[in-house]
Amino acid sequence: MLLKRVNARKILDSRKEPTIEVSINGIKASSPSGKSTGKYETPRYRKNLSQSVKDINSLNFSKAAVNKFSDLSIIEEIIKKRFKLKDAKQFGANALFALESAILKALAKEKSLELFQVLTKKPKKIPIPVGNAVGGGLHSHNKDKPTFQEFLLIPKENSIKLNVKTISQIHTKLKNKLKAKNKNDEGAWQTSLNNEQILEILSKQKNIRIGLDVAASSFFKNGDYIYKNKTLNKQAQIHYINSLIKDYNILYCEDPLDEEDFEGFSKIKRSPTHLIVGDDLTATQISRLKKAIKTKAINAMIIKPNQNGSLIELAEIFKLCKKHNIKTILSHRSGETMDNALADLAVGFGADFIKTGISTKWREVKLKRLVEIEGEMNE
Ligand code: 2PG
Ligand code: MG
Repeated sequence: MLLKRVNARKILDSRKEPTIEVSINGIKASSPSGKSTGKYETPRYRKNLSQSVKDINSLNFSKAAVNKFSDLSIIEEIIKKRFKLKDAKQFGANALFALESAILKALAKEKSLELFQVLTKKPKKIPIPVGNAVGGGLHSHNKDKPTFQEFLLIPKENSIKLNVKTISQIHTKLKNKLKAKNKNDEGAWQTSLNNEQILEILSKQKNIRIGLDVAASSFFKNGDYIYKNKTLNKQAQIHYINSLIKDYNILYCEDPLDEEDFEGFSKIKRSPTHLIVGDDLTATQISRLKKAIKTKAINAMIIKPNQNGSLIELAEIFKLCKKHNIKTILSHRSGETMDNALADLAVGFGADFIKTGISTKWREVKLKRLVEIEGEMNE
């Protein structure tokens, strides 16, 4: 496929903040934006959004032919050369991801394939959704909010259609139980209940296991974890998290400690049914994943395409995780677009889980696409 028409422009995400959309041969893709951003994420833009739009519109791909996934490395080489970069990621994660994603979508269209088929001929499974039902931390805007950022519902069935139904029904039911009035940035309920009160309510819901995104770096100050009514040092935080995992049989615990604390992560108890997940810790960087493997910090990893930018590196991350038996969770960002490519990427890369919210149109569009893919796979 030749890249005949390359176009970039600014659009607004679900928070009404500007982000980038790229279209290749008339096919569009866009990048989301996070709020609880890890220190080690690839910067979003080389200089800023406006410059990235100009950068992409100035690129000349006339000699580049992309016929398969690995040909994205040709594109990365062109970018490196044109902007004198050591690493294509210096082009900016949002700019590079939107560009590469649009190229893959256009390639799929040209070959009359589904997007996930550009990554794999025979997808093995549909990932299990990890759905944000109740929110606190940096994603919620009510005054009296829980410290933990996300309380997640993880359904148990083999079918994505059933799983989506289960988490949607529980999400709806939770409104009254939580005395919630409105939703946060990710469509999760905002409540003034505290961490334990929420976990108590969730533990009574049938057909799900509980997940948590503690997002601990967001309330880690001068060596301590600052809660509304208590301050915990590192040892006390490890003890607190271990007891929550045990008391509420938590399946999935993301960023229980600060993003620098590989050693602390290794002290949190885990098993195949108790996942300790790196997000800010690993920041979707292969170098951070290697350190996490060495220090035995995690047994599961969040993978956010726009925390990195390069889909080539993303594929390497999936491979390395598989080799070391680290479960993979492909994830949305708190500021999302209507692009549903995340669903195809999750299926194509063989992710074990997908974290893409439950409610509001930006999240639903990804779940709907997964249901559609399941239908096609069962035909
Ligand atoms: C997270 C994400 C997505 P953000 O912390 O896991 O839920 O948040 O996009 O704000 O980084
Ligand atoms: Mg997180």
